[in-house]
Amino acid sequence: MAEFDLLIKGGTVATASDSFRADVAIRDGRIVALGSSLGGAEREIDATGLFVLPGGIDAHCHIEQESSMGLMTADDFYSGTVSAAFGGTTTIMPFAAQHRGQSLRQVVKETHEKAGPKAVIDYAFHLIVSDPNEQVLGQELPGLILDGYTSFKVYMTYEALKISDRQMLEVLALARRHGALTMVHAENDDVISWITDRLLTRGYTAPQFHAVSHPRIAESEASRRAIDLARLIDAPMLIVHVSEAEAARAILEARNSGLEIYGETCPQYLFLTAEDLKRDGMEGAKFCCSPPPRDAAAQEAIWRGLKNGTFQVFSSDHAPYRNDETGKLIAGPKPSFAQISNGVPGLEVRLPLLFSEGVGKGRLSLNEFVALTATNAAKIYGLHPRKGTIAVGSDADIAIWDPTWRRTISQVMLHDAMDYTPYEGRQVTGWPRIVISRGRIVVEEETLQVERGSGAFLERRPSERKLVAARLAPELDPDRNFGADLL
Ligand code: DUC
Ligand code: ZN
Ligand code: ZN
Repeated sequence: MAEFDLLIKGGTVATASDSFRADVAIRDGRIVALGSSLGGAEREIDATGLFVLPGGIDAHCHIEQESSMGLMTADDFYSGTVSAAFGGTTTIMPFAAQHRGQSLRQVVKETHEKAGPKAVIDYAFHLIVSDPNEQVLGQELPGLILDGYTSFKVYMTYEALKISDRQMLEVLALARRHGALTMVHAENDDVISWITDRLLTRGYTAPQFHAVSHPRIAESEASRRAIDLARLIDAPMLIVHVSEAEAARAILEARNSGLEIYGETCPQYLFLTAEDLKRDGMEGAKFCCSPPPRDAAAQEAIWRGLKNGTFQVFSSDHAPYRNDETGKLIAGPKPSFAQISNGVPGLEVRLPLLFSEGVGKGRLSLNEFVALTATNAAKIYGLHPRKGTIAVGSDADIAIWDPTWRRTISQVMLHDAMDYTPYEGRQVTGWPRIVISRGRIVVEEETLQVERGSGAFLERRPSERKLVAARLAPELDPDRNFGADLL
């Protein structure tokens, strides 16, 4: 019997820190050796001329999730995970989303029932907390954190989801106490609804006005406010889907001042602009997401942020609503911008777009690409070193990239359940030839090789971050003031 199950020979291995020539030996789903002349294997893959990278982690995607408007995403856990895998992603982190009045426990149970029989790659769940009541804060969340759901998203906008600053403090304080991480959708809801009402009463209803109603200042104000709430009580926080320069600046300043603040951005903020929302008729609806894509200067600021340490995580925020009556046009053939479900797809093209435009054009090193698309998310969300790297003992989650493969992105070649891609016609160079999850070949020869339901749930451990009173706002420091712990 051969020593290894699988041997990837002759490729260039890249991690977040190093690139080196090595063979990768895999047994029982794990990487067991790196080096040369390692021994025999049941199956050998010749990776000469190819990059052997950790499979991507998509740390923000909406799969088989009902929106706050009650609309189900086009992708379920089968099409979503298949699509992710074809683009080189081997772990996804979608959401178990609470709508007001629902039990979080129940939502988590139902999300498992959806994912378990369908997912073809591994997955962990963030929670969405829209109703931080006594039961949720006192019992459900602490228990769920212990059970492996160690991150949750909260919203500062959307009528049905938004929480107040006071509720945000409750959530942040709980996350701090229990070793969890709060993810924040930062946009000022009053600014958005005030502008929206004014636009609609004046008859400005076309998709392009979605971008007008979600100005940059709504995002930067909310981002700064969220960061200041985190600063008040020294709670870790990650600002999701940052689209523009001022919010990015607020994150970088907070990080430079020593706060545990993280930033995430997405392909739509590098490759789309508000001009796309002006396309004819309801074509513009395809690009309505929140925050909206901005302009060329904002794109440059986002590229800078990927390079200068503002952003640790590059996710898709895949939120798939077809541009038809089942999705974006559910309110009718000509809805106002305020009736169009927010979101763009991007699971499958996230990595090829960043590889082509980032690594291929010299904006990012291969190691930075790996960090932004896999390793950092694994570290921040408690999956490392099992996921996000190529090391002895790690899961054999690997994407074997052909850096010369030129492809023209088109919806017909993608594997999601969508009827469009915002990136139709865009040329990219570089795409994975073979994708491996826990040692199983998932994609090869442009064909899916695994069964439905063969992905596994990933339980995570709460962080062991130390609570240091001196890091609180001075007024709240018990040692300096009054001897009692308010948190
Ligand atoms: N905005 C969100 O907040 N979530 C999903 C998609 C979007 O555009
Ligand atoms: Zn969001
Ligand atoms: Zn989202």
